[in-house]
Amino acid sequence: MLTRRLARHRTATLIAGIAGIALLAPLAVTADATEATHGQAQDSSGSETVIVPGADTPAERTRVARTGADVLHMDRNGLVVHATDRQVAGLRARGFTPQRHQPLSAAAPPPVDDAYHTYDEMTAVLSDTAEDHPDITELTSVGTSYEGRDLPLITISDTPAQDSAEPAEPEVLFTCTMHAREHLTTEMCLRIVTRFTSEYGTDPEVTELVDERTIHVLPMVNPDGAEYDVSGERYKGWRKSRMPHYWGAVGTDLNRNWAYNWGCCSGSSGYPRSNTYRGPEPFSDPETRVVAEFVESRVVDGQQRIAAHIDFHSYGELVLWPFGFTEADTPDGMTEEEYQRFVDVGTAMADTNAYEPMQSSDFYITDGTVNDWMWGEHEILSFTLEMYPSGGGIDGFYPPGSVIAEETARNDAAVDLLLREAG
Ligand code: 0X9
Ligand code: ZN
Repeated sequence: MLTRRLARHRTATLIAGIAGIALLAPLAVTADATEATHGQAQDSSGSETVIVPGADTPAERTRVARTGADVLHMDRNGLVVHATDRQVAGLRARGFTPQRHQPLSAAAPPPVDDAYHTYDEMTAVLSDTAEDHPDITELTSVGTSYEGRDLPLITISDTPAQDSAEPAEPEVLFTCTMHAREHLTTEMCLRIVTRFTSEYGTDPEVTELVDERTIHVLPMVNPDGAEYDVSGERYKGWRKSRMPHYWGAVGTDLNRNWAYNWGCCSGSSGYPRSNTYRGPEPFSDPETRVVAEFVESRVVDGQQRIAAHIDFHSYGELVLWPFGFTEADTPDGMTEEEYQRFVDVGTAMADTNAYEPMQSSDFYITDGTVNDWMWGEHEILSFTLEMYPSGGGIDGFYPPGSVIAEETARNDAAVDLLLREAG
């Protein structure tokens, strides 16, 4: 199974290479003791984009990642990473030959683009929507961030006051912007909100789904990080939360902080300066904790009402499913049948948006991720969608506002498909 998928993936990468485009995601890094002595840049400053030829297998990519370098994606010349001088030296010490990369655009992140919604603009959209569609929406907050911002949740249903529907409706959760710099995903969640409210009663598909499902949307899981990222003239390339740690380090990787096999498998870092720092303990950060508490609150009469979930990220154009903590397809906690359902639904979604489907560990290992927790603890059919673009340097996180409409609409069919699958 694994071999077949990898073979398929290599073929796709090869084709992409020939076409001169990149396919793989900006999947983040694992880290080993190198970081303890050398530390790691907390944002894009002090790092340069380098290309590492020859990292063709998951094992080799894991060795690259363990220098603490930020793995951005794979292109035809090799693995594109963001590395400090120390990490470049670490790569050489491991026998790699890192080369300076000449990106198409400037290496520095671009100026902040006001086509994207800020935190306040996002909350205003939700308030307006709730006001305009009181019969099919409920606007709440699942809790507050480290810096005290609400994490607003909008629920869309013909019976939005939860638990009033008889029989219970299958519920589906969409989460966005767990990683600060992935602003296109906030736009994705807002599109879901706008589409399922403004087209209710006119679009038959939308109407049926709102009537028969309960749709929960959390557009900004990491508001502190997202606001920090847009607080200057240029973006900061920020990924993590804003919780302070020792050594003056700031930020936890919220997608390594979930309490399922947390920190088990070198798929996250124990060093607070790392971009994939898992935090001092599972759910150390309020953002992951309050989202988890919301999910736990949907266990009604011993049954988890949420059947399916998408966590939107960028970038890479990928559909990813659990587990991330192991290369095995069916370890404890996943039967053959369940795995096949992930493959089937993931592949069906990818057929609608032309993303590449795979198990998340097919690139390399990640532990403490939201998908592993959602499935491992709650048996929620949980996917990561890595949005546009498929390749690029640091600027891959910051596509121009002109692509928002097209690249969010591109996922309409995948969203509808998952809503139907939740039945
Ligand atoms: O590394 C991540 O957290 C995600 N990629 S990103 O470039 N947006 O940071 C991928 C998470 C994939 N999901 C699992 N590994 N379970
Ligand atoms: Zn991400």
